[in-house]
Amino acid sequence: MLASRVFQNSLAGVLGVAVVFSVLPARLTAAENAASASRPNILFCMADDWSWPHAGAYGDPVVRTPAFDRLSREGVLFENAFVTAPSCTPCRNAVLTGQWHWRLEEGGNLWSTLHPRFPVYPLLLEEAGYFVGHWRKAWGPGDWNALGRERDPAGPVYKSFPAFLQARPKGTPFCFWLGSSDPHRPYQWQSGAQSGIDIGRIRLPADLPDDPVVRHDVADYFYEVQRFDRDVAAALKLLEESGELDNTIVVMTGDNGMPFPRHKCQLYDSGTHAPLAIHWKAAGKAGRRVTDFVSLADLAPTFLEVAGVAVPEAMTGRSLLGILRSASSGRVDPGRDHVLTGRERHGQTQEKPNPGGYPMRAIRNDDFLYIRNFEPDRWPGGCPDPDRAFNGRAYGDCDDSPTKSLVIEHRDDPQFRRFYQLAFEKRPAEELYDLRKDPDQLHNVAGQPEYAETQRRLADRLRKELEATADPRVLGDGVPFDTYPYRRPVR
Ligand SMILES: [Ca+2]
Repeated sequence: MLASRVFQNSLAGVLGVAVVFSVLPARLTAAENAASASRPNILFCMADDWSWPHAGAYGDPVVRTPAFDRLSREGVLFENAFVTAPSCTPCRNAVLTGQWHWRLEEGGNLWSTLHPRFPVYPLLLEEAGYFVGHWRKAWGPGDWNALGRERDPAGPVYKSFPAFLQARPKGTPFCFWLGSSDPHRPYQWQSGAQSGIDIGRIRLPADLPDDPVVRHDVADYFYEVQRFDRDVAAALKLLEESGELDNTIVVMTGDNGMPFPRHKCQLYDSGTHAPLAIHWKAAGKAGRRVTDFVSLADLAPTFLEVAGVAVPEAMTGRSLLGILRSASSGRVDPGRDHVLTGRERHGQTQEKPNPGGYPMRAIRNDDFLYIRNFEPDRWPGGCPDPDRAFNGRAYGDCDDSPTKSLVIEHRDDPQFRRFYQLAFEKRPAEELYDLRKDPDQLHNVAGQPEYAETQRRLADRLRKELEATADPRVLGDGVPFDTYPYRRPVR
């Protein structure tokens, strides 16, 4: 009953009530298992603001993620998985549609919607006979109904994964989104240290100051990462007990980087590089570490292909099935040597009367990260002056936190000055980082003569791929992202 108890605790925490799940789904017979083998179940587990490499499988010495580590050990661990956008709604829209978020009109922004003309994988699977649903945070935030979409793009909401399984008609394959608001802020201050996390052993990102406040803040983030991992562990146990784990493709990942200055919402790896493990018994050799560059927009065509459903032409993502079925480690597909990322409007944080965001696109390969900042006169973390900011918040594209306050309050202190500059000051139109020398992406080498050829080549490749995917930001036919409605409920 451990599985039920963990779900019970998590849900009780969300709803503030006690919830009891006492009946587990019946175990499948061998014949039922064989019949469903051609149409595996799909369990998609997505954390909210969880960064690579914060998992045991990636070598983090402190955070404990036994469920993720198990999926990696018995499945495939992706070393180079990236979100399309380091922001909830556009990332989730890209996951659901299998398309770059810049192709999704309003759906490219935070607090937006998703026009009904964009097909989404859960509802395509439902049409093909799958039983679909989600629990907690899946699509959003925003208003999916705003332009006439009639169903939640992630399918109906259920009060728990066990409740979803109980509602499923016998013998029907399922597609479930196990969502979470972990490790999104706010955190309970020092919950990490109080749970036993040793803040002295935390390996801090190089672009954050080494200060006890930051160490506690990261420990509190780890505490919630671990809570999400326990939710996934409970789901795995439930599938194992019902005999369905072997016929389920389980994906565990996150929607954008950790909510710290220069991480979430930015196109450095700390905002876009996602943990990703995929477990599927029918796949190739287990325990592989794959270095192919993949985008979370590749998941939708993967799920459709796995289920034998036609992939819509509009989907720009590329199925991962070849990688999953391979026996190889390292670079399985030599063509997967880079990935694109982008950002449009997160919060309305620029100076009045501009309601727009901080538009950027990037290309990342093994050796370099190249970023194009389309409006370098704007503020990458939001306007510093709340009286001049459109939404009245200082640095509004960085979630409020003890670390943010520390860096901003000490911005004139030489010990902190560099961290403030990296996170909040204006940036040039082009940034280039040589990852062979600078894996933390701290030293912009754009404009240096020895990098001129690399910079030109990457800029050219990025522009061509954006043009080929009909990105309004580079097509020059008007850029609507800045003026789309901000669909946040009035509080
Ligand atoms: Ca998020």
